[in-house]
Amino acid sequence: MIRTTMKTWCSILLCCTLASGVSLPALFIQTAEAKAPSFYSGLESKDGTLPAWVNESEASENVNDVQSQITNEKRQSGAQSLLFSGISTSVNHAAVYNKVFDVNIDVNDDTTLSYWVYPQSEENSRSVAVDLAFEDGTYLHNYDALDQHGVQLQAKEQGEDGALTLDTWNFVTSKIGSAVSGKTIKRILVTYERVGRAGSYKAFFDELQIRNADFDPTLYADPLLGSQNNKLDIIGFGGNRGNTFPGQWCPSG
Ligand SMILES: [Ca+2]
Repeated sequence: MIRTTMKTWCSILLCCTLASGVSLPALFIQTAEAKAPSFYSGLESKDGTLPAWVNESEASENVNDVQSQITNEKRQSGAQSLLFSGISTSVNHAAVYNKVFDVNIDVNDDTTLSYWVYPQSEENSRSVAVDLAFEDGTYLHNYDALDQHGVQLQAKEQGEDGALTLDTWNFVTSKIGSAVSGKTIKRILVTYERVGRAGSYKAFFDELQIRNADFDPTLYADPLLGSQNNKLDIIGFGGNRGNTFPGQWCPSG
C-alpha cells in the first residue's frame, strides 16, 4: 500500500517536472539573477539606497542654480524620483557633475548600467546622463561606453544625438563592462553638458541599477512585455510602462 502510494506520488512529481521542466529552470535562473543587482535605487525610502549627497556638484562650468534631490513631482515607479535641474549661462560650453550615490562596485566584462530619464520641456533637458566616478580618478564619460542605440553614454552626446524624447520616460542602458571592465565605481553622478545653447534644463531620473551578471536589461524594459515583467517580479524596470515609448510602441501591460 505504501509502495503504491509512493509510486503514485513519484509519477505525479515526474509528470509535473516533465510538463514544466522546459521553462521553469530558465525562468528561475533568470529571475534569481535579475533580483540581485549590484546596485539599485528607485529613489524610494523603502529601497534603503538613497542619495548620499543632495544638490552637491563636484565639478561645474557656467551652470547656476543646480539641484539634484529627491522629488515626488515625477516618478517612473513608486512615488519619487531624482530631480536634476539648473540654468546654463553660456552659449559656449556648460557642464555640471553632481554626485548622488556613494558606492563601491567592481566592474566586470558583463556589467550593465541602466536607468530611466524624463527630460522635461526644454531642449537643453535632453543633454543629461548618469555618470560614474571610478577609483582611479576617471569617469565613465571619458570612455566609449555606448547605450542601446549606439550613442555614447555621456550627457553632451546624448543631447546631440536626440535619442532622448522630451516629456516622457526614456529607458537607457549600456553594457559598460565593454569599456571599463576592471575599474571600481566609487560614486554615481548625474551630469549636464551642452555646447551652443544657454538656458534652463530639468530632468528626472528613476530606477537606477548596475548589474554584474550576463543579463539584457532591454528585455525587461520593453513595454511590449507589459505585465509579464511584473509577474517575474524583477525590480528596477519601472511601473509606468504605458508612457515609456509613445508613438512607435503599443503598450500591452
Ligand atoms: Ca521611484
